[in-house]
Amino acid sequence: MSTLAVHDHGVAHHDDHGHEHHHNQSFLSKYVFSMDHKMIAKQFLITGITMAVIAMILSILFRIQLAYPDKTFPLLTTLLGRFAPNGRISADFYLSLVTIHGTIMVFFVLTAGLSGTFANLLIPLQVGARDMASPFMNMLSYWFFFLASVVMLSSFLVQKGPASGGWTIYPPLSALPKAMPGSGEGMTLWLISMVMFVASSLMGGINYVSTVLNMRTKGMDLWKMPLTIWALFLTAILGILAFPVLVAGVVLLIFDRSFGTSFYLSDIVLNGVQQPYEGGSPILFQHLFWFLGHPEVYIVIMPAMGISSEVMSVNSRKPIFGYHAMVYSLIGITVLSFIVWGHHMFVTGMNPFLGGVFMITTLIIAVPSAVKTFNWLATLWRGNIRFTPAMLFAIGMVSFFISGGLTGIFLGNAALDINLHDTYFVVAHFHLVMGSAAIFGMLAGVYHWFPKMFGKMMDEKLGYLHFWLTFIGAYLVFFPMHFMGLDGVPRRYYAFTEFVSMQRWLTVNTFITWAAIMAACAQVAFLYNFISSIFIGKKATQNPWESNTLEWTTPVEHLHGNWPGEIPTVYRWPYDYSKPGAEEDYIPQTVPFSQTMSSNLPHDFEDNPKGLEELNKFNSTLKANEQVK
Ligand code: HEM
Ligand SMILES: [Cu+2]
Repeated sequence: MSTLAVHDHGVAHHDDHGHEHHHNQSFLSKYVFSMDHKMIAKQFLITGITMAVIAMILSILFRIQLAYPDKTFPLLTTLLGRFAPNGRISADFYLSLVTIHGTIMVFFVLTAGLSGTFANLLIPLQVGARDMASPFMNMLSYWFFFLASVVMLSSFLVQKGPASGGWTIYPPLSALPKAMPGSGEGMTLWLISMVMFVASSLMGGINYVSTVLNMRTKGMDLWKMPLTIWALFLTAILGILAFPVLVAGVVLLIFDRSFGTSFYLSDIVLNGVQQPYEGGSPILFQHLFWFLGHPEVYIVIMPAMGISSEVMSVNSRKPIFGYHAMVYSLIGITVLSFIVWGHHMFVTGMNPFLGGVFMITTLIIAVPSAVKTFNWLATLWRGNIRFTPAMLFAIGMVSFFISGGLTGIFLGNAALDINLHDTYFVVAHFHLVMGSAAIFGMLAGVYHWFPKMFGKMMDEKLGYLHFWLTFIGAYLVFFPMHFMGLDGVPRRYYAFTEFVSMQRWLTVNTFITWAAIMAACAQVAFLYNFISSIFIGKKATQNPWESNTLEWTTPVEHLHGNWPGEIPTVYRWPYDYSKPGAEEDYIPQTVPFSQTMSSNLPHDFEDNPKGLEELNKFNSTLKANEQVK
């Protein structure tokens, strides 16, 4: 239990002299059941990457089916056994693949992998805290996530295979264990896994929120927090408010499946036999699901937005444009995401008036999204740009957010969505705006903070290769899907060759599959770079990107408690890069104004009247002191 003792030191004596690292730790308490947020961040990252690789392999498998619906590949039978009899993936297993691919990507990679990694790494380091508010609960959060992953994957081992109702698990397929192969044990495991997953998210989220609110170092007021922290903080709030609703929906679903209730079922006939269910409604499930589901897409994208803002400011050597607007638009998105969920349900036969309400609120969400986009572009404008791999991925994130976000405006219009719903147009939309944008934000973060996490640098050339192949690959995969969707090609179908009108899309499907294989190969370059750099990478210096934020003031070698002595005091906001008139290219947050007299011009406080006031007060005190001398 040495870690707990270590930690008590760190928090109880906030300002002591950090003799924490003298305690010796066992292998288990250091690497496995660690309560150090930096180690937990690595655990989340490595589990997230592993899950991403698995989900990517699943997608290649089902893309092979779409590209070559009539060919057989004996290798598939060797690999997948009963799920691919006679060299072809079975139709049932195809749906399982799509379901588990989506579930893993959305929840395990882009929610837990992304927030879990960067909230853990950055919140204590960037706000100046020795660890999370509750390191023990933080550790539990990781282990619940790990168990949830194991349970989700174990569904490949059950007789009839994993859940196959889509990542949204709509009833009745999910509520009737006999409905289809994946509705049985596979679905049970999906539901159990999800409950554990939500427990993990809640424990993480509550920690993130309380750490940001209570444990900031001296001088770190809310308006001096880096945008990563704002984004991760608001993401955690979204999760805490939305995930419990999913659990409620899931618990009712378990009741329907196992205890004879019918919350979601009514008038069901199976094999000609009228089932006893009455009074329930599958639409109720959709409401509960999307009340989480829509905030979920912002739970996924907001950390990516925060990371990209940070990386773009550092590598443009410019203050982020419109810091306050960036924060307010994050807050706006947080609030609005709770009142738009019905746009996923325009075709459920909802009252057109209600549809209109959801349509208007949905389109309003485009406003803060646009504010963020313009501010990123303005940050790049006339920047002294350093094209590091992290920077390329951050710019790529903006690119995907724009090209995927624009189609959201089409889909948000009920009249258009009725045609586009459940087509490849929707698949294209969300893979660009959420799949690609969020992954790129996450990769930007990995390249940027790798030196902080592992004390080593990643290889730049491999980084460029990885970026360009993935960037081009993702557009080649998802862009053509818009046209398929406009032509009415539905999502989640096993073989389009059955329909004469869709046969012409076969060549496009083949093309997309090969583009996906190329993009997947690019990830091998990343994995090689990631793993080899941990061992043989160049040693990192303390502040390799010349950044202002607090995490770069800690030693390269990790120590529990983060700072060897006192936690530094913060004096300024995090974006003092190329301050007009300043002598310094960058001024870390810990540098007091008294040390940068010639650079204390008020320019960067233009949009912050309080800051300007503060600065004037400060300057006049300095002047008064001078006169006394
Ligand atoms: C301008 C902003 C956006 C608008 C107006 C918008 C609108 C919509 C609408 C109306 C749908 C439902 C389409 C249908 O199923 O028929 C949809 C689907 C979706 N959107 Fe967006 N969206 C926007 C931004 C985003 C963002 C930023 C993300 C993720 C980060 C996202 C992720 C998704 C996902 C995952 C789905 C598909 C869910 C599914 O059926 O599996 N959207 N969007
Ligand atoms: Cu939505």
